[in-house]
Amino acid sequence: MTNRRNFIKKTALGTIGFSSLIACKQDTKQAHDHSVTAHQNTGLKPLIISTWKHGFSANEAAWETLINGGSGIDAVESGVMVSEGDPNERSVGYGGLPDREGKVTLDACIMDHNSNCGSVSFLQGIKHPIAVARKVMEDTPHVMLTGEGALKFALSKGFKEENLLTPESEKDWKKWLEKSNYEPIINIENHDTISMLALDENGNLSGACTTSGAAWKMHGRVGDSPIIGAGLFLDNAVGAAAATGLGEAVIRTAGSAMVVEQMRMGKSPAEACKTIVERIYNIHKDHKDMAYLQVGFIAINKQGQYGGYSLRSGFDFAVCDNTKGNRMENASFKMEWNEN
Ligand code: SD4
Repeated sequence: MTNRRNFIKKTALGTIGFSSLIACKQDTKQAHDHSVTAHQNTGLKPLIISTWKHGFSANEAAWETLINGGSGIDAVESGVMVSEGDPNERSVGYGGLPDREGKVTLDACIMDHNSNCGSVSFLQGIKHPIAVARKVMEDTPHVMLTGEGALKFALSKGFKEENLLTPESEKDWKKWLEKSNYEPIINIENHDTISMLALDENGNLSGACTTSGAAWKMHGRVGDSPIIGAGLFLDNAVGAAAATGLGEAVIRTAGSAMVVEQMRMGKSPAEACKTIVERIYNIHKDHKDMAYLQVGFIAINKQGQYGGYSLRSGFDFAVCDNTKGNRMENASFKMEWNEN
């Protein structure tokens, strides 16, 4: 799988802002030294970071929101909505791969700098679950709504119910049914969950996470992505972290909350992500999930440092700040796919 890391990398040349972004093709081969890359910006705010290649256009939208006076929470919501609405992103929102019964079921959560949070899980028929999660945060006394209740709530707030299963996803599902072999391989070639973290100009943190979850999952399965503390966590005094990968492993370890706790203890974002990935490896090395286990974290701290780390190769993330513009970076990782 190591030869799959070619992608279009866009980078800012010179000045600030998206108008100055130039597209260029680069081979981003990364030394496999098992070390942690020190990702660090100058501490200038704002800063936005999000998972996977589709994080690049999500970052653009989020940045646009910020420069037009939006808050951090507005930014992360508008950012991840780009991936949710894109039928070519097969693991988020509209066009997401369905469960084994052919149903697209969505998980999402959002969190602001005051530790307000909202979440929906097992939501069907709504293209932008992150916007519903925000409404749960702002308009209900609860944090999490699920399934039918979440749908009812969404409809009451004016969201439109629609079919999210695109012909492409339906075709892939029917093909999968022929063998019904469940192997939730999660990596750069199938893009995956979008998690986004933002540090706004006032130094406040926000985060959002949204997914259609593992393709061909059991009907009713909920992953880590809508769970505050697993798929996403922040403490505005310390930092923010978010996950991608096999949700079961992230839930077992309270992944994102633990990354934030490592930063509280003084670790850099990249080191904090690495520590929790190592922990997940140690817990799972003799586990049945190990054969296909991939997890990755992104994190930022209050100082504007950021980082990411994954268990296996192939995890990349998009970063945007005022100094270098929007760009893709590869996360350091513990092992290649053919190692055990
Ligand atoms: C899940 N964590 O539902 C999600 C899937 C994912 O990168 O993030 N894949 O388990």
